[in-house]
Amino acid sequence: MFEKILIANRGEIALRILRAAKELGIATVAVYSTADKNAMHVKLADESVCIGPPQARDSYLHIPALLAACEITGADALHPGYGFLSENARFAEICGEHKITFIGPKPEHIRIMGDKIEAKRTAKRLGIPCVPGSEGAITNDVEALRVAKSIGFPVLVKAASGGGGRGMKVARTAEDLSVALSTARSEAKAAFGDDAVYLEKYLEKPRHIEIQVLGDGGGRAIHLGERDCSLQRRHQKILEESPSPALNAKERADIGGIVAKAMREIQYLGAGTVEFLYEKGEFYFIEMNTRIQVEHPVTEMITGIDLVNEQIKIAAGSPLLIKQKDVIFSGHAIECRVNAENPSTFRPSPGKVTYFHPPGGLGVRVDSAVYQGYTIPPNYDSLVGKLIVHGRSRTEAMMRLRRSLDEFIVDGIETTIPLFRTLVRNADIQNGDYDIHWLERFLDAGGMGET
Ligand code: MV4
Repeated sequence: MFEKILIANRGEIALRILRAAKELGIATVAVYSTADKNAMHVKLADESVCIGPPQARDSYLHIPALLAACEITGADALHPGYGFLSENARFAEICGEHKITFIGPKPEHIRIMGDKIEAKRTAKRLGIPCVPGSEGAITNDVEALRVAKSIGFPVLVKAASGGGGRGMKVARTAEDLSVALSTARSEAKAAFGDDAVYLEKYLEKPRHIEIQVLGDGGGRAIHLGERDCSLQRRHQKILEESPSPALNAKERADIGGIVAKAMREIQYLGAGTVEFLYEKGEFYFIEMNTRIQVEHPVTEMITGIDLVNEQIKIAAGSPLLIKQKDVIFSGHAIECRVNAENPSTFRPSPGKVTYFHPPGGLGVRVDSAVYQGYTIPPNYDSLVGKLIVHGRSRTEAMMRLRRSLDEFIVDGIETTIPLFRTLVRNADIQNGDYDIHWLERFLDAGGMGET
């Protein structure tokens, strides 16, 4: 087992990793930029190293600084968390070259899944259902039109190096297609330095359902159920829940079994999430994330499995001891991502938190690095914390969420708590009756008024 883990991240996920490491008796090293010198993960870590100025490229993304921090502290492993370098295959390789264990998947799997065309090709080969579309990259407009006609309009042009919704253009007619192709290509070139695009049948009103997997790199892999992440705004997840109100036990077991088998075949190592669109009873693979995700706590709350603990043990070479039959789904969990933003305009609202009162009680968890008197810096994402509730049923979880949100006080900055107080009282949300566009329709229709 590792002696010392360097946590190459910040905020609530840095705290989350630190907690798992401490429970395993492993020493922890926090890294921080000058903007994070008062951050909670710095206070709670056994050691801490300032790695640079606030800009991420000069600190949390600065590979030489991270390696130097490992060197001077003697860390033998590094956990990247999510975002930053968590899906940078080259960084994972560099860690290996410096005899530092990267707590994450094999670089080859990070690389494959980072190329959305390669990811889809691999998923198809492994028997995972995919969205109908082009076999690979689209090289010219003639080919694009042929593919579009064979799958039927509307189609979606996607960037191979995209993901998270970046570089996507819908084409509803042949006339739209050439414009969509050239726009997607130029945006992809500008954003990712790669203008390769591919085509898919555009699904109009799907849900976003993702399957959590764990693999030990030696051919054992299990699934830990699904998370429904359909409530999103501009590709930012707002609320996630598990299980999905749209799935029944057979669908869960079927798609989970397909994904777990696929992960066994490629000898996947670590935690991963296979993303699907779900529409009219059908699953369509869109991409795979080779990292721990922000919303992992809802899976932990219904399975009782600590995913970061499992990541660390697997990275240290332990075989996966959890058998699929041992994974029991109990109850229902819902997570709200509370951001330091105006709840109507979503304008960022960093600043000093003058009063912080998180909710508590049975089945209530708050994953946050914020404390009273802490100043949220403007340099990074605006996450104040994640409120996660668990109940024996979805109804109980919703009632617990409503009660917890009414208790949750954060003064000194604006937060999106009022948005969640409204959502938890909305009939569609209470019924679980929403798709990936529901939140934007609700907000565009003035659902939050003009606060
Ligand atoms: C799609 C789609 C509809 N049809 N693919 C958005 C980000 C990336 N995960 C893929 N995304 C989508 N791919 C096809 N063929 C709609 C989206 C999409 C979306 C997906 C999940 C959650 C929220 C979304 C918001 C807008 C579009």
